[in-house]
Amino acid sequence: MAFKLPELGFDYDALEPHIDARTMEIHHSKHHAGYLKKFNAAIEGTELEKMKPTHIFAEISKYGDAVRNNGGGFFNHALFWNFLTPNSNENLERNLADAINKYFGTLENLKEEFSKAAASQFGSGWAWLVKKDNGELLVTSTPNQDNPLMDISPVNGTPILCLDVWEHAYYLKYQNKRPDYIQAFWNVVNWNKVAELYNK
Ligand code: MN3
Repeated sequence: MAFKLPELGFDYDALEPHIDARTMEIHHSKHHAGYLKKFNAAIEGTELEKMKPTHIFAEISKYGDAVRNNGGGFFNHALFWNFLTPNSNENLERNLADAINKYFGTLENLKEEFSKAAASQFGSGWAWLVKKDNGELLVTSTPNQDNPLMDISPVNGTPILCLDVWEHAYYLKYQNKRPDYIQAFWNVVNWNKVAELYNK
């Protein structure tokens, strides 16, 4: 049973001007599809075919780089698309708002800390808002296609928001200006999805 490329919940041009249509199209139909293809090839005929990616990640140190990089690449992008929407709304659901205020003080503080993690991740990688098992929220970043579900990650927990800071995510529109892309991201965040995952 091979994994499939998830549909976006919106058109490629729906996030303009914050994230451009060409970037979205290439990112989804080439980059994401590429990770998917290589991940399926890496697990074909193995026990991993029947496992959930989250279970594979929990013991990722047992597997090779092809599974780690392409499994992460497949899963992280599928998650990321969920966090994007043309109808972003910062009227946060109550439980999420309370948790953000508890751990960050304000939403603005969370955005600042997350933006800093995204901007300072050296080279390619991801920024994450993570919910720990005890309910604590924290911000972290990972290199390459690693994620906080992987046993090799220095911070473990459930991702409830992420941002791709690979150059392929922003270079066409923003070139070397990663901080501008990060600022634009806040205009298209699907806080309803963040709340849904927080409350799970
Ligand atoms: Mn990407």
